[in-house]
Amino acid sequence: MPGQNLPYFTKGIVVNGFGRGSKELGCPTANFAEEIVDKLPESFPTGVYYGFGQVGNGEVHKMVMNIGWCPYYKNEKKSMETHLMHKFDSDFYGEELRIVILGYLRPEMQFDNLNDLIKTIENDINQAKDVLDKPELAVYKADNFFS
Ligand code: ADP
Ligand code: RBF
Ligand code: MG
Repeated sequence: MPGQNLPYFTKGIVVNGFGRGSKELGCPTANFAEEIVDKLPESFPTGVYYGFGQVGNGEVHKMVMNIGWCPYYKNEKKSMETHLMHKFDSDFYGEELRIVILGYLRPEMQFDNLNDLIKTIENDINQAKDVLDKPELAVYKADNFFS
């Protein structure tokens, strides 16, 4: 059950991802270092999630993330990639990213073309923006975990 591990708090260093230019797709994703991925409980289902995230001791932003192998790209390594809903002035590789995962949106899917993947991610972002406005989730944004 996707809900059983949530809320899930974790933090780690942002590393280089697969270099596929998700940025050019309009959706940069900050990839966590391998040891953060290895720390996920065995029972943590792969898929698309929403929550809040913070780079260094900056502001806490809404986020969506993908956990898994990206069937569209058939990655050999499991990854945790976070897209923060904020326009940053510069990249933040090497910085610490803290996240709290609050909810599950859907399983990872296969697509026939890149455009369908992009459209689906846009839809995930819009859905996440809405749910994360729920007053009962504000407590997580204000959690002591964030510095
Ligand atoms: P990579 O394949 O190296 O992960 P991406 O194209 O996914 O490259 O870009 C990710 C990088 O973009 C992040 O590591 C971060 O430094 C930067 N970045 C800029 N804005 C954002 C954002 N809103 N959310 C996530 N990462 C961002
Ligand atoms: N990759 C997939 O193969 N299938 C998916 O369903 C999928 N959903 C995603 C949803 C979100 C919100 C994000 C941020 C990424 C998703 N990805 C998915 C990962 C995407 O393929 C990845 O960000 C790019 O390959 C860049 O590494
Ligand atoms: Mg990335």
